[in-house]
Amino acid sequence: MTQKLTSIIAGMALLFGVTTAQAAGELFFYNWTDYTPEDMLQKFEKDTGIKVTMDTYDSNETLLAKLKSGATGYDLAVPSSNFLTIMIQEGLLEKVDVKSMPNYKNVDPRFQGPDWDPEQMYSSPYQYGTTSFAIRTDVPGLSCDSLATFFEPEGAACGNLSVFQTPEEVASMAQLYLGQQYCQDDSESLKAIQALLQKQNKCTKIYSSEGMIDRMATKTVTVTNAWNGDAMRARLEGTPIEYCHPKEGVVGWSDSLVIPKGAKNKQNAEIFMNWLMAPENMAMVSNFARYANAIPSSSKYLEPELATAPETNPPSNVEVRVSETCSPRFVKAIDKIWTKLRQ
Ligand code: N2P
Repeated sequence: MTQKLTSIIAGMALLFGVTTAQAAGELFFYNWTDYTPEDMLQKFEKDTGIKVTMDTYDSNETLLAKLKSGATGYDLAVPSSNFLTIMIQEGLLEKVDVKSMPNYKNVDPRFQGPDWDPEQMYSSPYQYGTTSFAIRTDVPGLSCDSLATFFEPEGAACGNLSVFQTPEEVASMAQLYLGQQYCQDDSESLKAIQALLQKQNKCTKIYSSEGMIDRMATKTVTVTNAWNGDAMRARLEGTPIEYCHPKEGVVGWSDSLVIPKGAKNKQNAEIFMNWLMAPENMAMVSNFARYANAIPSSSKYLEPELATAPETNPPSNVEVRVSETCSPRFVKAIDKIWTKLRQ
């Protein structure tokens, strides 16, 4: 009770812009691997007195399964928009009055009331970016031109490939390559996806959505599934790597903060949401993870190379097709295909 009251008072202080008040309490944060800067969490703890404990996950599928399993112990999570919609539909999220938070005014109008949360009743923005593949540029014969390099690698690339453990994202890439629409769930289309993923499987060294930066640095693989921010980090760390914008297109996504149903520290999660919509705080996230964010005024705190990086600026002739929420039939079918693939 005392703890709750303290955090409510501190919450009010923050909502009214008083940042010196020290709130008590904790926050259990569940976020993607390699997506959260340690110094940002430390600053949050210093600004608010709220202690953050973080766990990570490797895919939207893992997050969804965790939320569905009930009491997770987490107060904040970061789904991509197409999974956020499922979480809302399935009643897995707490309602939050994001629009009334003082820092909401900093959000890019294009991200206010977005398609996946039109009333802004469940989520506040985190980062957005793309999913594609990347190649080692010091290996002859690898090309960014087509998704063929990723799905049907030839020569030395076969056997030196890593693929994300994110079934729906990989399926979306397969649909771009096969000329299908996202979520197209007729039997023929699903069979074509399955055949392609099985073919790719023969050349795949590892399935994982974690550790891509290291695997490319050590040349454990030479072609990898990649998110644009991780690929940029790898490049800045000195790995000869190119993030590919193939002619078939890349998958676009946007991730948001949400509060899982039953969160014990909901008030603290709301404080975090508001705190992160302050430009200097959000900039810390983008400066670390290297993705774009929805707080335009953060740009004055961003490292300049973010604005011009090839990873963040797809060429105008390449489609960025934003992922969609697919039918339960499609989700089930992909799950089945994936399970078979990984047996
Ligand atoms: C970075 C995680 C990117 C999140 N490792 C993709 N939605």
